[in-house]
Amino acid sequence: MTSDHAESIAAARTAIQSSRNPCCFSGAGLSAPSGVGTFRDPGDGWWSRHDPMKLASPEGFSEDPELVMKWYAARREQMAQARPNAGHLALANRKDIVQITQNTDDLLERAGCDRLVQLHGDITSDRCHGHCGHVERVDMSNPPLDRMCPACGDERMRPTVTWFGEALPSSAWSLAEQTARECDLMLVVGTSAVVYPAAALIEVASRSGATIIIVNSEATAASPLADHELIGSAEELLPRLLESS
Ligand code: BJW
Repeated sequence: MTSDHAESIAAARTAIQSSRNPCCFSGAGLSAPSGVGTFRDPGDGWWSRHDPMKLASPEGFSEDPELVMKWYAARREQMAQARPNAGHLALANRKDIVQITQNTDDLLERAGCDRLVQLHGDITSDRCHGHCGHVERVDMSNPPLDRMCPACGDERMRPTVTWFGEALPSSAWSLAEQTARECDLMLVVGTSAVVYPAAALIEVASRSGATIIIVNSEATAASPLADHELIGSAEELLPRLLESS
């Protein structure tokens, strides 16, 4: 680690310590050190091996529900093996930080976060793809495959997540937008910041005058908005940024 890096961490720590209303906006890079796959990392990101529109859109699901549910089963089994890492735990220990996440896993919750806003839903349950409203918690170690809704029998069951072309859960979105508008500091962790409207929250916070601190293993679309940018692993950097010395 260079002394520049140590100085950047010290400057970001000072900003966090003087913040009165901090929030965190996270993505797949936060859970990557726990063994949960990211989407856009070259080589091992899901989207470098699969077409996102076939796996994460209503059109893809209608075309091949068996393929989509097999992909979710593989991800769920991966998540069932995962444990919260030092990054999740460092965030969870800071009860003053509202956690806005694009992640659908439950690792922040399992780390002990209670102020959690999940923008893209929750992979630990399935819901009816129709309008009957039936929701079921799934066994992540033995995840279900393609099946019809047991309540209405008319439509298939699908993960309770947000696919491309679908609206984000409205209460989560309203709370996230308000949090971004009112925060004085936003920690942006492990996201490529290319998926909208979620990524717009960084712009909202920046426009409202909040300090933006990015923790990511590479520069991202949000880099131009950063007041402090720390390039490295969330698992290593978050404890150094957040824990009292
Ligand atoms: C590390 C690390 C380590 C690795 N430490 N860092 C404006 C312009 C263009 C397009 C649009 C637009 N507005 C809307 C759109 C369309 C679309 C969109 O954004 N498309 C773009 C991608 C082109 N958006 C939508 O369709 C959204 N819906 C919508 O707009 O609805 C409109 C509507 C309104 C009213 C009625 C109806 C419709 C929905 C988006 C849904 C996204 N869904 C997914 C999959 C489902 C969830 C699931 O199964 O889990 O959500 S896609 C995928 O991307 C997933 C993620 O939550 C999301 C974000 O990805 P994330 O977290 O940033 O991961 P990566 O892999 O991209 O990045 C990881 C980063 O971490 C990398 O930088 C690594 O380097 C880094 N990293 N290890 C630190 N250890």
